[in-house]
Amino acid sequence: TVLAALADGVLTLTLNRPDKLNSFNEEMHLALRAGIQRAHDDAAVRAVLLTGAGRGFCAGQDLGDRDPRKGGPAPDLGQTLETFYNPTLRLIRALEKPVVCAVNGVAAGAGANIAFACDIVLAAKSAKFIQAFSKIGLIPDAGGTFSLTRILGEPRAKALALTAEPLMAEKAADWGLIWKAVPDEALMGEAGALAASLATGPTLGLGLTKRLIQAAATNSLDEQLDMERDCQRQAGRSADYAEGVTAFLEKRKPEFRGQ
Ligand code: LHQ
Repeated sequence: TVLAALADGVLTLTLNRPDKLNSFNEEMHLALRAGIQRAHDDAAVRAVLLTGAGRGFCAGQDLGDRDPRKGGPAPDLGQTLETFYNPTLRLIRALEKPVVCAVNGVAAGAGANIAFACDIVLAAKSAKFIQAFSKIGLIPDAGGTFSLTRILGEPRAKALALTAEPLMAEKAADWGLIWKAVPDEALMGEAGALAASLATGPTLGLGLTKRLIQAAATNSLDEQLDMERDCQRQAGRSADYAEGVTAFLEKRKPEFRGQ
């Protein structure tokens, strides 16, 4: 349900249930989490590229698995979040390597919010983002109330969440919700090149940068300055910093090893 391929330091994870618009069943949840865990554990992985197979990126939870007409006790969706979505969201944010997301088509419900948790999001111009939750009586999960509010502010976050109106890729880029919208046929080339370039970067420094930027949302200036001091101390001791400065002085391209 998730294709994983490692090449040149990029671990490409492709959500792969195209006939269901890559909506999440339990197997796909576990496979995606295993893929991100592999990116944590394997030093050969220096960037992740997340995308979807077929015409959609991800339609959120597979609602076919949740047919209330089948009867039984009311489901505990909080438990579904705790067991399946939340660990994956936390792993993406905690992974100290860049995660590029190539949104190849519609991203609905948790599918949209998983994209927003990634570090650099590119979307095909034809792709749209839908906070579909309100259509079925749910709240925006998978970090949606966190990411939408922080990125967009309350007015746009509320309107998107309460109306479930689709947001086209270009507008999402204009609003700063994603990095950029690109022509459909250029998406995978551009996202792949970006991930490949990040994978040749100073991985330790990139990971610390991600940690710092995420921490800024809740830190005071004093806390953030202290954290910059500590992280820069660590970056300054890395082999990649020595290589970066040496390459600059020798007027050549650096060869970062991710250490
Ligand atoms: C689907 C789905 C889908 C199953 C398309 N499930 N089959 C967390 C905690 C626990 C429980 C609940 O949820 C959550 C988090 C969530 O993510 S809640 C939000 C769940 N997602 C949605 O409500 C979105 C439902 N899908 C749609 O509204 C549309 O499919 C969109 C707008 C995504 C795409 O529309 P179209 O491009 O018109 O495609 P389509 O609707 O024709 O879908 C294509 C096929 O994919 C179709 O199957 P079929 O056999 O008829 O060809 C759909 O049934 C299937 N599919 N989403 N979530």
